[in-house]
Amino acid sequence: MPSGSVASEEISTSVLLLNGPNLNLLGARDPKVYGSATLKEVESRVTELGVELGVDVRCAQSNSEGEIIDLLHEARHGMGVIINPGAYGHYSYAIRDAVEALEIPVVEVHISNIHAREEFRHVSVISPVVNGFVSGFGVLGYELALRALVQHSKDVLRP
Ligand code: CA2
Repeated sequence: MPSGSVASEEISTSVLLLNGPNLNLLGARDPKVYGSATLKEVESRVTELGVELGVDVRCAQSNSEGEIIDLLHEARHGMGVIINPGAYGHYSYAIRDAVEALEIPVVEVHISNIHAREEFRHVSVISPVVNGFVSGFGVLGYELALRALVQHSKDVLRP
């Protein structure tokens, strides 16, 4: 195979949609900040969009830092990752290192605009090591992230 080309069987279409701590509570309270959709509804929408775009979306949520890191490691052969790291995004260097170690595109999503909230939320230690960042568009941000990830992957493979 010529250098720089990729055999079609090597191209994965698997995208991990990974939600961090407390996001299992979506729809249960704080609708003014996080909207009224449940996590299950969000996952269904993104999975359906994946079918439309020709990618296989795998969904996971964890409240545990170590489990999030394991899920990131397991995603390394996939097409990409969409991660809402929740509050871990503000301080977890361990999750940042796991994201940085991935050689596939990663998009960070926050439902709320973290820069318009309390000062401790203004920093994301994950942002410097992701390909793109969506924040403040509510749960629509997950769909925007999937569209961006798929288009970005096509652009990278067929410049
Ligand atoms: O805006 C986001 O997506 C956040 O990542 C959400 C995190 C927060 O700590 C980040 O600063 C920004 C919190 C998720 C909590 O989710 C809940 C949802 C509904 C009800 C209660 C909590």
